[in-house]
Amino acid sequence: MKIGICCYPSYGGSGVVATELGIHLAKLGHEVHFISYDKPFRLGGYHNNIYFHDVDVSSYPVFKHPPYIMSLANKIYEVCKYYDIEVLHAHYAVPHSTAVQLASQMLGGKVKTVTTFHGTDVTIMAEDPTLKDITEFSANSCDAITAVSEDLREYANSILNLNKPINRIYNFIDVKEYVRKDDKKLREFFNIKDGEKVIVHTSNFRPVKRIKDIINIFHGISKEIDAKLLLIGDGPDQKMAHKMVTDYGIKDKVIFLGKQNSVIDILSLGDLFLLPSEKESFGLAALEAMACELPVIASRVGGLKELVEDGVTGFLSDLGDVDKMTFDALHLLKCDEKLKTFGKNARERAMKNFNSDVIVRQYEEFYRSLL
Ligand code: GMT
Repeated sequence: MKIGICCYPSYGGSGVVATELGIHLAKLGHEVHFISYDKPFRLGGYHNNIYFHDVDVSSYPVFKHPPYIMSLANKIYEVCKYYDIEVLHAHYAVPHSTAVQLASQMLGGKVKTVTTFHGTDVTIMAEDPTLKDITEFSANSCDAITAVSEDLREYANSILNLNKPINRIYNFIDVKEYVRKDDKKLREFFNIKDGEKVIVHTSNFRPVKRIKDIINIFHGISKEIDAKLLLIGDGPDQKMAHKMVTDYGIKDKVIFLGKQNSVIDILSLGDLFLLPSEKESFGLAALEAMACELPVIASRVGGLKELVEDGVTGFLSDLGDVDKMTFDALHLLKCDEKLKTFGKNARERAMKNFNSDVIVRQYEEFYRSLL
């Protein structure tokens, strides 16, 4: 098949899923065309069967806001026409679903269109009165809609008036690539002592991730055991995190790593992963950690209920229940045997339920059914 993928190229779950999907589809022999304002960061170097098409946006002084969606639709149209694209897949509804629809209309409906809801495009953006109707219209104009968890599927159906069923296709992980490594040099580099436990968190440091809870949980942990916190990512709440860490006097125990292209090496240093988010349609970051044998301490929200098996691959708590999350974390961190068992369970669950070999085939079958 010839597949066009429209996604965000920057750090963030939807862009990662779109890129990994494209890479895996290309390996299965499909011709994949990414269309975005930058090369998706996870794409890296050259891949057979993969093409990238850059969207240029006009910056004429009369515009207060550059007309990105028009330039995007125009580029999608050009790519589809030139390469005879058969399926166009919009990842994250705003604005990709709308751009894909515009291009499809320009092409006279010759291409099949899919929108994948990833999370905040529905749970935050579609609640915004300035975007709700257009999100609904664009999704309804597509040939098919998917969502990355059962919870998101139900939520989208509850707030949007959709004219077709939503297919649930989970986020996935390449379990052959995401394998725990033993890197003594990296442990030395971070000055991790024998017996010291390592807690990891990855996110875009937005309020929805509840960075405050992360620091408070770690503060509680560090009062009882020797531990370090590795924070991967960057975003608006990093400043607040710096302040909290300074005020608590735990600067030497918290390492801010910023944005990282590959997280496997860092996750491999970890004993436990924290994700106390307010909303999380799936929790790809937690799945990456699970594949690297890290149990997950998370809030019982959204798709995290489908990802984390409470008491088996980690622990779930009510949103904001920092005390219970700290208790659960210490419960695991104080018992190496339990920590190891939960870690193994986490990897097993990632392999069994969210393996790229299975989920990518689900997308492939889904495209075929449309054609
Ligand atoms: O808001 C974010 O965390 C980024 C967002 C994205 O689209 O880049 O992530 C969402 O999509 C991921 C991939 O499907 C999901 O695994 C994340 O759970 C989801 N984030 C939220 O729902 C908050």
